[in-house]
Amino acid sequence: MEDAAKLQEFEARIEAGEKIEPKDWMPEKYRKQLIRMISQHAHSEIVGMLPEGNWITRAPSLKRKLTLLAKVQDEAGHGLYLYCAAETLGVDRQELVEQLLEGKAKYSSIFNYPTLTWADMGVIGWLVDGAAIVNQTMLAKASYGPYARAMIRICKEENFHKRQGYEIVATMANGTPEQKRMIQDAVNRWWWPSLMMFGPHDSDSPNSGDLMKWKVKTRSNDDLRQRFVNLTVPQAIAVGLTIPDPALKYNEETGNWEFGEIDWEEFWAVVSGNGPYNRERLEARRQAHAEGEWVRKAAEAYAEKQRLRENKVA
Ligand code: FAQ
Repeated sequence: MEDAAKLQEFEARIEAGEKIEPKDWMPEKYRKQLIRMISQHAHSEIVGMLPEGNWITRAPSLKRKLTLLAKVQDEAGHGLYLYCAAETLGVDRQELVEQLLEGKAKYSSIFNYPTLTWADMGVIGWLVDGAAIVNQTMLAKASYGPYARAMIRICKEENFHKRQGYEIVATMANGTPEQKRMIQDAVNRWWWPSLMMFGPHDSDSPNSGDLMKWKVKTRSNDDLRQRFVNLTVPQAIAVGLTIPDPALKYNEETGNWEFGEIDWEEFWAVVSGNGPYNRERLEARRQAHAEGEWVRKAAEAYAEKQRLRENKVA
């Protein structure tokens, strides 16, 4: 009875557009949904460093190297904010990291594809960060305060990522025939996986009901995917690139770019661990975690020393 009253009050606050903060009462299902979504998002940022990190040593100039290095470091920062946001819900970060390393946690399907050429750095910034911005601009208005606030800074940085990516794309698209071929090839490989980032169709999305009712998500997977396509197709046209979808056509009445069907079999294969690079990505994370053990031990020893010192002073 008491919970029913609390739930009513909670839902009224959400309806009124108030933010829910860590110490506020919340239904267990809301807490669980947020932990699921924020932790998957944090893992995505961390695993998402790998495809681009692969090209830092092979960037074609010092300027490109510095920019890529800064971008990859930003993604690490995003992962850390998001683990902090998840921790405000009473979950332990170590536990979340273990779930990732054991292959039990999901992260965005997009990062299970290989980066074959330098052109992929441009296309990831343009399409992958572009898709992330469309999704995360919505999440900056999410009902949970710590998640919404983390999104504001993350979106600012993702905007810079997208611009640097599109600048690489435009440069190559206006470059030599070989550069133009490389950039078109990268678009051909990343277009469909980028559309998959928005998740299954609304009718196949089991979590959307709760998330939309409680205003964690305020727009649906299909709605955001359409918004991304509408924003991106004119950008492709502007630099003379082709979107690899024969069904793509502009609908004058709705103002939408209509597009073909995603290969959902491929999507679910990647999500369930059988994408082209799932194994490599997890292996790289496990190795990085093992190699970072001395840093964690040093940080723990330092914290212990500080505790002892403070106790002595007290
Ligand atoms: N990949 O019921 P729904 C970035 C899962 S950050 C893998 O529709 P929901 C920055 C889903 O988890 C990119 N799994 O789920 C960057 C669920 O499984 P579960 C990450 C996916 O939550 C750029 C099941 O399918 N962004 O790119 C995917 O309502 C460059 C059913 O799906 C976020 O995480 C997928 N694509 O909607 C970094 C944003 N789609 O848990 C480095 C926050 C669905 O029930 C370089 N997350 N699944 O077992 C979200 O907005 C939502 O969670 C969605 C999915 C939209 C991803």
